[in-house]
Amino acid sequence: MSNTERTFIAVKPDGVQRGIFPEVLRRFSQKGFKLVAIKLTYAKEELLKEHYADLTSKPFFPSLLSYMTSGPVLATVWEGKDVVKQGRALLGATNPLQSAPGTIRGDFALDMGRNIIHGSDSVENANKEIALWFKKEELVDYKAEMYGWIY
Ligand code: FUP
Repeated sequence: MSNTERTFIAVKPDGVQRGIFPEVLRRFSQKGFKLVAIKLTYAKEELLKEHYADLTSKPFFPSLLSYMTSGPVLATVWEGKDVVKQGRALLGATNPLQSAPGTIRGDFALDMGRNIIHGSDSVENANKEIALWFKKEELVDYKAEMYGWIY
């Protein structure tokens, strides 16, 4: 059993501007995950082209780019058991019309093009995204657990 799986979670500009980011931090923390990196940053176009490499040819890509550069993004890395899949479950479906109430998008988003949060969809992509958004020294190594209840 490995509890060192990591995922990349980014609160998009609307989630930052609307003040939803503390709720995201609260939900991930209280689920039992350990925060290992966090920064508020303006995403550069070149970075977003790599981050969304599979979407660059899509018709919605230009509007995705302007949305993602419309304000700062809160970039975070979380660690813990099954955090990639669990993180996607906490986020809810990509399209807020399909995201269940109780999920972050289900509770706070209405539009696909304004879905307030990103979460890695596989362990492989998580590792790529973490390396893309963070320098190694920005990932903080510490023990979160005192009695073994959290990872
Ligand atoms: P997700 O993995 O949930 O972030 O979803 P995708 O990678 O498929 O899409 C990335 C972002 O592109 C979504 F968050 C919203 C945007 N998008 C659209 O605006 N229109 C679409 O048809 C699909 C995605």
